[in-house]
Amino acid sequence: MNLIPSFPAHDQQAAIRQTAAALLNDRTPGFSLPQPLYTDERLYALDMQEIFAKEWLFAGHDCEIPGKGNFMTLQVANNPVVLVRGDKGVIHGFHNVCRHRGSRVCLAEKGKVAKLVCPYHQWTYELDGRLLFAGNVMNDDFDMAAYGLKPIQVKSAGGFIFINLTEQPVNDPLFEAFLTDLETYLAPHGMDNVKVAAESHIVEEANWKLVVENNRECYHCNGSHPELMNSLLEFDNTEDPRATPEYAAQVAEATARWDAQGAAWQLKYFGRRNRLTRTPLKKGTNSMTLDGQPACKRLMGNLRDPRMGALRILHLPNSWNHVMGDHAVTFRILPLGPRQTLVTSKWLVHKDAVEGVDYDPVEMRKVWDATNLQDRRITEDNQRGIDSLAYQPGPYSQSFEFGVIDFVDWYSERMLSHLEEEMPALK
Ligand code: 3BY
Ligand code: FES
Ligand code: FE
Repeated sequence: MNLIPSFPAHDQQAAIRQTAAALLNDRTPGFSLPQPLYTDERLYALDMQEIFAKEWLFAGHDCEIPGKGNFMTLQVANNPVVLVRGDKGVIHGFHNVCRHRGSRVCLAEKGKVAKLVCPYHQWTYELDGRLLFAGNVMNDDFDMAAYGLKPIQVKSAGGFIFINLTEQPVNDPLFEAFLTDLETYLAPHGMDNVKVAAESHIVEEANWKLVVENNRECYHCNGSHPELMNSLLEFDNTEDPRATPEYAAQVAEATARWDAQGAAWQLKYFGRRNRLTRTPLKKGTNSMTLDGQPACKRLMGNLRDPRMGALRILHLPNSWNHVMGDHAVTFRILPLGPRQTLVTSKWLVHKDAVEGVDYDPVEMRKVWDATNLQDRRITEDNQRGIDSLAYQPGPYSQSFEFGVIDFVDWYSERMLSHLEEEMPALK
């Protein structure tokens, strides 16, 4: 039996890169993607290498690691990551991989430690990643300084932590501009003074791109999300073809009020990857709750008036968010496999809000728990149809699904750009 693969691994890599580039170059713009990009495990692995290991990702919130020694872990494709707060409030990010023989170092999802101690042979790292202790058993020429945890890049703004697994710092002025504006738009919500009131993790049996596509349009909302549609408007822009004169009047009233209080609201794009806008909720509602009324009596920041609409924050490839006057709902997706995606939702409130007095987390989360389950069914049915021999790419609506077109274009552009860096011959 011949156990040697017929092609060396790098040839297989080259072949799959060429296949991906051909699929993306030949796709019909404005149409959903060719089937293999939603189903093939080698193309999924390439998404993980070229997008998830190279682009900025939303990881979590500052408030989840509030003090020195607090850490949180997450898994980016095959890569365990740990974020830990060190001296002077600095957030360090590392590959959560021991430099001895590679064990994961931090196992819990969140916790607090004095040092990072590997559970296997107790190699011990400082919060800044330096190796401090290796048991006095290593060879005489062992150089502790050469075995620190491998760093990843971390940036935080407005209480949102972003990570990038690339080794070389990425100089990206558009992303920097987004981070600056993210602080500005979130200023009224006091993101230095929030806590997580509730958290959910659901696994959707669908490719990560289907999860994002589904989120980027509200064409499906009226048919699927009765709870959400009590408060959410399917559009967030007076130029949208669905915008009504009533919405325009609501925007005029709300933006005058927001201008007077110095709350940023204008729709802004930073390339296709990031988008910010504050938009009113449905008339008479101020929060994404079943009755549209605030779920938390203690408002965010120093707000006195709950009428903040919803600040919508988009970060491709893995996050969208709604920040209201009383609470925020944030979303992070992390792919688990070609047909499997983890969706983590968090509900944030003022850190001084008292559970059971100011808010009931069970009530607060009802709308988005229901919406998440509805979206899970939608994306899973979407995946099952795409798996069929009958699937062929179908047309997106320019007026209702422009957000999906933007995502697919962003994805294609980033993939092709990274593939060309790897294989200049593709140019
Ligand atoms: O609300 C969201 O997060 C997205 C955007 C609009 C439709 N969808 C439910
Ligand atoms: Fe971490 Fe051995 S693998 S101490
Ligand atoms: Fe939905």
